[in-house]
Amino acid sequence: MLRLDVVTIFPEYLAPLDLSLIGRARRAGLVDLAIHDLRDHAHDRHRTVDDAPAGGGAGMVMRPEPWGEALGAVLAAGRAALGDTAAVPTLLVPSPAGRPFDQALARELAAQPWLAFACGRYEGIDERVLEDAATAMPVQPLSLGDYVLGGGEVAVLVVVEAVARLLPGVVGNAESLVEESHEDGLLEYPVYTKPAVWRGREVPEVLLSGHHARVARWRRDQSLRRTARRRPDLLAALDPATLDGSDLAVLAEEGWEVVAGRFQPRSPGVAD
Ligand code: JD8
Repeated sequence: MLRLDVVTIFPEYLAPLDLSLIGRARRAGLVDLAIHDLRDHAHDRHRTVDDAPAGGGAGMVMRPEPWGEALGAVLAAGRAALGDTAAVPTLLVPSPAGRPFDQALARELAAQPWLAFACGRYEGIDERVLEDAATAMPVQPLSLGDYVLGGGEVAVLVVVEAVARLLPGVVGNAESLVEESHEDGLLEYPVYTKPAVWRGREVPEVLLSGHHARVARWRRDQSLRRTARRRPDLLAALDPATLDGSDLAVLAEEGWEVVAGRFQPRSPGVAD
């Protein structure tokens, strides 16, 4: 069982977590999700959660008092749900300045019993909230990538989906076994289904051959070629010692060679 708490000023933004994979996991008792409205912890007439930035500048900053109270409510609610008065969550804070979210971080998070999310808006959350929270629990700022979002809610949707599907029983067994064989640092190969010809375009004949070894080799080649063309950064991170001779031959065709135990693009020759 994974306990999740999310604090946001837009609880409706998290409505997709009622659907599909996560919704099914919740109904199956594999995930326990609670959404907390930050404004329930703002006590002025207008339920204000923001104020002008200290030092001046554009936009507004989230005030610390509602956050302090909301995170206290998260601790109380989670401890009651888990029946553990000493438990603490890992507090995940979406931020463009966070650790890049990737599959390795998703695996780390899927091993935890309790995750809490603090969704900022505006110019972000007063830094003292994170300093104060860090005295009580691990705090992990995380980023979806190098582009600008308006707040943390979309990041929560992404992280919850990536983490929940790693929990035992959330995704069918067959699919998870197939996936493990492709957690090899390469991009996926292209996939096809019926009809065998569509708008004059044929399914590659090898996939209809019934020759399992040839199918596996073709898929491997496609993964390698795609990775070389689209994600040279992934190729440069691969250990060439984990590849076989056919792999190296395909990558040589794509213009990659091994130098000092790493892949690098073949250097252009010097004309004479
Ligand atoms: C949280 C407020 C917007 C942040 C001014 C407009 C993640 N990969 C990512 N890009 N952006 C975010 C993200 C953006 C957020 C908040 C996450 C809270 N904003 C602000 C500071 C500069 N903009 C993100 N994860």
